[in-house]
Amino acid sequence: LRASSSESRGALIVLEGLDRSGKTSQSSRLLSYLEGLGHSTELWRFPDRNTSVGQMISAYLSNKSHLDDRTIHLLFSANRWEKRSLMETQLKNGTTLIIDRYSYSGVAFSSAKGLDIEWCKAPEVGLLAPDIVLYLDIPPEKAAERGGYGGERYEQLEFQRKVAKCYQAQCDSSWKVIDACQPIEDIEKQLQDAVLDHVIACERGRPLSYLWP
Ligand code: T5A
Ligand code: NA
Repeated sequence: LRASSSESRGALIVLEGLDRSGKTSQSSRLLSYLEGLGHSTELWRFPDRNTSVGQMISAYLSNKSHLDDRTIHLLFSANRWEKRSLMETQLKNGTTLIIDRYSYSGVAFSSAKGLDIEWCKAPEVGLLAPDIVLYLDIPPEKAAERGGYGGERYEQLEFQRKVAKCYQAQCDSSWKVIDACQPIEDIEKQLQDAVLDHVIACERGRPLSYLWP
């Protein structure tokens, strides 16, 4: 039996990785690929710097403001919560969302500062869980060589090494880990192969799930 059309939905696809791992380049390629196959698809990113919370985050990242570590953590989380209902609406409308960074960035970057990982995960509880996490795996030294860091707050080799460890602490068998040092086109192809089954499963009615599954 085919799933009824009301259960059909878009897929929630998340890209994660260190700064300069290639998330933004690959997200837009994945968008073109899925659109080309006729799937309604949107590209989102976190932080979403367009909201008022996002503007506070942007000022913090560019060192124009200074915030307590827990305060900025909760602002990043609030920035996801303020988009949650639209996210659910779009998925239920059948639109696949490709998201450049999500809760795993929130947990990795804050726990890299020394905050307790369970404390970091708590405000994310109840957000929509991704259907697939695509992790662009790059040694911090290699990432640092790419076009130079632009000077945002976290773009420092020592800190990115800690973030890499904090991503490892979250990575499980549900993540698709991709060697991000390969040529752009090779990575692009591997991401295409990784997402298609998920997009089809969601169209056939895979239920939504919630953090942390
Ligand atoms: N953050 C974020 C938190 O602390 N908590 C949170 O909850 C969230 C959501 C946001 C910062 O905020 C932190 C994490 C971040 O530090 P951002 O705006 O998302 O920052 O910026 P970045 O993710 O750091 O974006 P970058 O542009 O630095 O990295 P991308 O998107 O991973 O990489 P991309 O595609 O822009 O590529 C970087 C460079 O590498 C080249 C590209 O051409 C480009 O020059 N490149 C490659 N070169 C060789 N081979 C390849 N395969 C390449 N792929 C890309
Ligand atoms: Na980016």
